[in-house]
Amino acid sequence: MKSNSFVLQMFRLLLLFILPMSSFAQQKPGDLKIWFSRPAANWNEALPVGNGTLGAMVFGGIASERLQLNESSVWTGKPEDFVNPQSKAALPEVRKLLFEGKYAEAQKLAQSAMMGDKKTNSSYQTLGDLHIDFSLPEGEVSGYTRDLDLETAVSKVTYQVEDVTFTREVFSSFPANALIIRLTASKAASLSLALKLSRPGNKAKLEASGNELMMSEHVGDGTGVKMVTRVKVLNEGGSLQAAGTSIKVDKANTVVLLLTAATDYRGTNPSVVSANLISLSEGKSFETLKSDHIADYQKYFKRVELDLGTTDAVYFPTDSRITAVQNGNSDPALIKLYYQFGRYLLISSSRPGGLPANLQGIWADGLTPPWSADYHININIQMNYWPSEITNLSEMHMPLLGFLNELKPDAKKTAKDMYGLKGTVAHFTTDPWHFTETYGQTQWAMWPMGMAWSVQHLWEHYLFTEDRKYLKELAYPLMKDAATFCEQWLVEDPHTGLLVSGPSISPENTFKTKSGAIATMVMGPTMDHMIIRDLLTNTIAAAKVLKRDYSFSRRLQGILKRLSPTKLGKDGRIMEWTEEFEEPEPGHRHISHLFGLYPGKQISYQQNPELLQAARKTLDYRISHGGGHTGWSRAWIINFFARLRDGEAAYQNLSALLQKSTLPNLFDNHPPFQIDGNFGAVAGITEMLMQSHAGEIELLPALPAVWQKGCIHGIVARGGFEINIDWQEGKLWYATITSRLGNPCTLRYDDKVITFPTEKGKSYSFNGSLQSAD
Ligand code: FUC
Repeated sequence: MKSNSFVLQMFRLLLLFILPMSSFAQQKPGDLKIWFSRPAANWNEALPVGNGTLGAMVFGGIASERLQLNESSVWTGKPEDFVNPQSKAALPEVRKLLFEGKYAEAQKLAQSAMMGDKKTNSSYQTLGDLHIDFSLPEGEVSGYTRDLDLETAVSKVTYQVEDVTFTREVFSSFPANALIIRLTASKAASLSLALKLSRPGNKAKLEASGNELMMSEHVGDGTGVKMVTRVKVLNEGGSLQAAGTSIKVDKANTVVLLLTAATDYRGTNPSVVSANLISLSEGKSFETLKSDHIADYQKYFKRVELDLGTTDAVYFPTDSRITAVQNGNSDPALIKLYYQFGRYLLISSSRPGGLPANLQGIWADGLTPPWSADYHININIQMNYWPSEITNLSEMHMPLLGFLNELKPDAKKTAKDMYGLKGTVAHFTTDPWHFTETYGQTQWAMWPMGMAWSVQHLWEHYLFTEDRKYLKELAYPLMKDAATFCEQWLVEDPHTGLLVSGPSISPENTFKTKSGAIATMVMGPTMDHMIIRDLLTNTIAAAKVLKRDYSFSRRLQGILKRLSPTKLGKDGRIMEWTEEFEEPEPGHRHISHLFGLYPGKQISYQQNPELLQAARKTLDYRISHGGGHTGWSRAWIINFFARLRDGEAAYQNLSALLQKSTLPNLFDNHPPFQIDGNFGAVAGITEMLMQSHAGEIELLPALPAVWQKGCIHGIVARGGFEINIDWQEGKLWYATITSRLGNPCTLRYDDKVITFPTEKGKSYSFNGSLQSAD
């Protein structure tokens, strides 16, 4: 492999001399398109479309197109109760062993008596594939491009064969709840093709009749949902014929495909639902379907603008830009593209009324995606929703918040059956069958903080909207239940007299005991206490807003006073566990003991600056030992450095994410593809430019020198403020604050802080010294 500098030189030469002459120059792609100059060679180069439930990966083949399809409720499995019946009785013994420092014995007991035996395998699965095989005229293929336009959420493929231009447009419409595909050619009667559906495992029933394809299956060999997919083929010109399980179109001018899918996950009849959705769209023109889709999508997407400057790199296909960045090229417009792609993915994978975005959003190939593409709630799904409120996509948060409510009955049962406690509990993962028990190795499974962390999102949604009805009816009851569990879960540490959480772990990490054994569980891992402190503080605040539960709040305040505090080790780092253990994996991907820095708010300049230095040491140590080696872990680090107001370090880690953990189609790479990193990075970039977690709105807290000039418009701060920020020469130039709720506003830039009253709906502008510019 030639040296980086050579590749970079070549790239720069291309920019300077060859570009203006090449075909690329003519088609300036616009800086909100992900595009390629060749078909996808594999799934990580295909382009995602989605409407929150129905998704596709578009490969853009010339003679053969493949659309790998997904519907967010295509799950094998079923609800199952797998609490270990010995758990309740074993709990006090496990605790006693841990307080005595008998870590290995405690782990052995917990493994056998507290881990459940989940018998039913449940997994998210592909819906299947749509194949379009073209009979193309003989001749040279030229002018090939395929793209995903983030401004319209439409994917397009275009190429010429001899003198005929073939074009393909694909989008997943929320208003129509259908995948819409249009095939056109610049010459009449040029479209001859065969269409068929397929699904791995070959258990699906395939049918073709009239102008419709149908595919149905009861997935998981009958343990899972029933699913039905339909494709209506609407040709204009030419002829059409169903043959076997495929449909042939001959010499058509235009072909429009309407693809719908449904399952019985919510108890409806998938055959009826998918047929009704076809009739909903069948009578509408392609133009109407497309404009309805774009209008629906843009009402969310267009709320936020980001500009970090641009270079001629925008003239190049996205995969070459990633390669150039991997070779050290700076490409600010690629960061803008990556940012808006993250917002696009949230709009396309999480819509009100649907299931939350899973580990892969909604896009997963095959029958056994990694980690079942489930809902890991020990960092991953929370990270999925970190950008929702701050990047003005509050509605996209609702699927998670609604899902937490659906978890409640099982979470109450698990608290009672597994621990004999009131309230609600969940562990490291769950799925659409709403299990909250735990199973597997204690290293990841003995962690009862899944619900306690997740309900933080309920309070966050309130802080941005101040929707009291939502707080009263949905958020507070769930927060109170999770707080009730924690109140009863905490026990007194006989060594300190303080309250600790346990048995528990620092997610998925291990330590070495004095006797050299590798162990995982302790009484009082730092992250548990940070989560519980956050939860109880939020619950007390929520009860105050609703003017209720005064005695409960007083009890929680009492607990906060007695909760074991965050401790520093001899080297000044924040301790991850109760003791300073040797760390077998000092560069571990989870950095759980910095929860209080992000997404928590306990460690901040405003709250307790003395812990910031320790947090910095902790982070530097983790990274210097290889930390950040998964996409999501790196994304988390960007947020940490933003909260530490270190723009250079945040930018460095953003670059590392693009260089080491980003796929050619800009999907985050764990490896393999895992979407949380995409969302975590969007939150991180936003946190570099604006923060509002510590009682004030801080402008440009972590602006890297490389972004000398730019702007971000339409982001949102807690308290219901919409924020526009413009900067020049690395300094604030202009800011506008629009008050949605009429709250008083405290604004900080550098060491300047102002507070001013606001009126609902009014905007207030300031110059670089926070003087009013109105
Ligand atoms: C947790 C992480 C893994 C992976 C999985 C989905 O287990 O530790 O890295 O992201 O979730």
